[in-house]
Amino acid sequence: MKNNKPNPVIGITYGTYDLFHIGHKRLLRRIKKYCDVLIVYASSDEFNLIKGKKSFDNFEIRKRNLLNSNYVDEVYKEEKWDQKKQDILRHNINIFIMGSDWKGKFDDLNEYCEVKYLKRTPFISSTKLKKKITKKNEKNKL
Ligand code: C2G
Repeated sequence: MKNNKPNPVIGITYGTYDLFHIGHKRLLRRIKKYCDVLIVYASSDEFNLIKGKKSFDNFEIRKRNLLNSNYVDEVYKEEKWDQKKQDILRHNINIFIMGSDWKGKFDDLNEYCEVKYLKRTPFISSTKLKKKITKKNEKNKL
């Protein structure tokens, strides 16, 4: 951990973070205002398939993008939906923050730490970016 404060506030968030974009960066920047250390659990490639998402970037690329974002201190693999409680206890998490599209979905975790949802950035998503890239590639093939 980069932080050397005696009792750092430790934050956690989860996501695929595919095709790392401004919506992800804005969220991480705002999350980091609530904590000294930010831990991200990025969905493994296998878990993404369970989530019904085939990510464009593999886990290692998505991990590297997160660590290079300047807001993230540690990245681990999210392998299943119900690992959050054990992650929060293992890392002594103080605050769990997600984008507002998840509002209310993780309120049960407030038994273990503070739970907060921050407004999602409109108009951009990995899915939209994927569709644009696929369309462009098909056009270039013609
Ligand atoms: N996000 C955002 N603005 C966007 C897109 C995403 O604020 N335009 C936020 C989401 O709300 C989420 C985080 O960025 O908190 C990661 O989003 P995704 O990579 O789409 O991850 P998701 O599919 O929401 O997976 O167990 C939880 C899941 O792993 C969350």
